[in-house]
Amino acid sequence: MALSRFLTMFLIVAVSIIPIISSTDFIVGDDNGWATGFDYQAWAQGKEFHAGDKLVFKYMKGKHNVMRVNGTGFQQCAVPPDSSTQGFTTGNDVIVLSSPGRKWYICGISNHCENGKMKVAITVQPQIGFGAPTSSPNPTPTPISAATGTSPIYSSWIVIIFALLIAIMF
Ligand SMILES: *[C@@H]1O[C@H](CO)[C@@H](O)[C@H](O)[C@H]1NC(C)=O
Ligand SMILES: [Cu+2]
Repeated sequence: MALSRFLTMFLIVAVSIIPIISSTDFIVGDDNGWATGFDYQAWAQGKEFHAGDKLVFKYMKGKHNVMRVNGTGFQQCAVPPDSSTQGFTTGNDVIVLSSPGRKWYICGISNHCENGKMKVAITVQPQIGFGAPTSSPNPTPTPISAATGTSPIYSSWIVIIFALLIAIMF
């Protein structure tokens, strides 16, 4: 009797903290990675990004890079003048989406952005789990649908497995 009540309580607590600590890693371009000739706008469509999630840009170091730009820089494929502070060049660049809003990233190598379509624009929504609305505060034409891709890695699975292990132990 007491045991099952403990289990119920534990599961309620575990399930309620999952949305707070969960975050999703998005591999930009999925298996294609960060390369020329891929439609990153199509890739971003239908995905929901939340503050705390991460973008991972994978490419061969030196062949590409990742520049965070503003909307103008995105449209014109313009690399910011102080590129050293805005750029990522490791080939496995993990960018934490720390705040909500519109974010733009381009490749700054030669004409990869303009001719190779190496540009991606996303809208980051507030973090889940704090009673934040799931819709974007500024109306942007980003369609909102369930993210069904297989690449996002849900760290909340660790919590679920951990909770189940403890539940089994008791
Ligand atoms: C966009 O970025 C460029 C280059 O960094 C800068 O010159 C420009 O003022 C920015 N535009 C806006 C609207 O912030
Ligand atoms: Cu490139």
